[in-house]
Amino acid sequence: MRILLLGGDGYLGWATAMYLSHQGDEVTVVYNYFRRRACLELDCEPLFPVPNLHRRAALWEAGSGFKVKVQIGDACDYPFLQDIFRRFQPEAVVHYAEQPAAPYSMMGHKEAIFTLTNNLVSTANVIHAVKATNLDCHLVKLGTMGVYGTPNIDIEEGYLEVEHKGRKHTCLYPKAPGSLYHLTKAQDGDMLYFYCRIWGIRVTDLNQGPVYGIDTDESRQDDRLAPIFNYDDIFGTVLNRFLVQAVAGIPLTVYGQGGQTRGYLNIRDTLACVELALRHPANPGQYRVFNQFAETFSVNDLAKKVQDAGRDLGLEVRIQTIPNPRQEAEQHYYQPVHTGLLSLGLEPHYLDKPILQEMLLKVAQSRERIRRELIMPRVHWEVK
Ligand code: USQ
Repeated sequence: MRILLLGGDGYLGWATAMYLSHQGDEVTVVYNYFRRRACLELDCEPLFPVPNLHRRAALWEAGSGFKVKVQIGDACDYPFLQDIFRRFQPEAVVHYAEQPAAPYSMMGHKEAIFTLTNNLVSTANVIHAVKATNLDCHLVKLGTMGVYGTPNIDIEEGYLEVEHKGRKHTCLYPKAPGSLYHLTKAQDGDMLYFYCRIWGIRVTDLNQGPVYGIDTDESRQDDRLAPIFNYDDIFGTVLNRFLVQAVAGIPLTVYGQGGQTRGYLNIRDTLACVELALRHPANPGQYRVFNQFAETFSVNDLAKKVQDAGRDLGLEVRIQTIPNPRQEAEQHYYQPVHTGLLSLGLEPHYLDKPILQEMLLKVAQSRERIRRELIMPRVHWEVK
């Protein structure tokens, strides 16, 4: 399949590009270096050094024989994007080119406007490029479980059947995102649903939970192919952060009561889910939503698991409750349905002790690169 992957250098983007090219797909990646620039500006480089995207593609090709074509540019630049669509004629496009960090989106006006503009304009551009070149091109967009918030009822996959005053209707599941970043994912979903109805485009929205993991089968060939792995307070996600904290002897930073429950998945499962979505495309006019995660944990559950896995490796892992910099429910009901991808054949990895210990050992190899000052949260949601 000819696949255009937007956001091809990020934590998931590069891993997905290698994985799909390994499956025999023809992959072109597009990247604007946002994440790397933001890390430079905020002085929060990833744990492992990562060569630039052209170098990564060359290393991958030299080691594996599989090619990933690289185009440097911005999905918000419509003439650039349209030109790539015209030249490459993708049968599917994977849209990862959104600003992915909740704390970044809540830093201030500049970051808020960037997140809004980047995430919504890139999505609008992709939709228009699909219409202009090939309406049949399947658009797979990375969404987030965070669009639903934490409602006191079960979370369905995208839609909710409602009975109201004796009549029934199926509508998009109500959204209550907890950061501006998450809000943009709710808004882009609405936009995609709109164009599915109006122009008949075919879309899969993958509402993903927080991802953990350090490497994939493909990146294991060469450490320089590893995903960009952030552990700082802005771009690091909770379990990846806890692994680094455990190795550095920093007490695990549980925000608030730690009852915040989310659906987690291994980075390998992200790749499998995206592939399943691509191989089983949505129908023309269909806005299809999958909830993409393997299992749910509270922050306290994760901290205890890391503590337990670390103990056997001789790490004394302490857990610390710190004031929550975010505004979110710290004790809540959480029961999301996630049967769609399982029914397509997903066989998830589960977070067990061997997986945690393998990740801890890998982090420990770069122990001297850990910067303790990147751990404590700097971005607060509330108005002070
Ligand atoms: N948390 C802590 N301690 C930490 C870091 C986070 O207790 O040191 C808590 C947060 O308050 C939150 C939970 O852990 O309740 C998850 O936080 P996170 O930073 O791992 O994830 P989040 O900001 O929600 O965003 C991440 C990705 C985002 C993706 C989302 C899926 O950055 O791109 O969409 O996970 S979800 O969380 O389901 O919305």
